[in-house]
Amino acid sequence: MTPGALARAQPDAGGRQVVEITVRGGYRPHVIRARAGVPLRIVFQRDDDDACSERVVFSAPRLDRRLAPAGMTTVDLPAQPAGEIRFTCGMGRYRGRIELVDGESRSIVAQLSERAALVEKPVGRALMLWVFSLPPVAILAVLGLDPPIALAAAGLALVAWVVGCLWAFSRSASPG
Ligand SMILES: [Cu+2]
Repeated sequence: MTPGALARAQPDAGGRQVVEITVRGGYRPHVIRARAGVPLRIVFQRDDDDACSERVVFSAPRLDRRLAPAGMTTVDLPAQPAGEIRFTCGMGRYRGRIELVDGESRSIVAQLSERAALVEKPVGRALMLWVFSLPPVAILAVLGLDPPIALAAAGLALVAWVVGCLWAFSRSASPG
């Protein structure tokens, strides 16, 4: 495959995924990888006046769109199941395809890093609370110099940490 033949649709702020395709003697990129179940916006940038650049036809959902003579034409596809969508010019000479893959088939590393991004903030807060609760616990334990008191202090610290965790998580769950 030539460089630039494959592109991955990128998420946008509106909960869609977006990809740009240049139309000049063919589609570039002509293979688009996108997520299933997420609306896809395709922005065609028509760059020649070949008759093949006038129309684009999609296999499923069945769509037939005329491309603006010069400049951009936006085609919005609603969320689709995993699979393949083919698109061609009016007579099938220009060809492209969209590969729709499930979120589950993403790499494990990508999934883990997404999950890590979700918990990073509350865990960071909980860790801060725990660190700040350590000095008073240490002082208590040293002052006590008594196994039962030290144990009680440790227990108290554990409870404080759990409460801190719950507090941090509930704060991060609420908007703002
Ligand atoms: Cu054609």
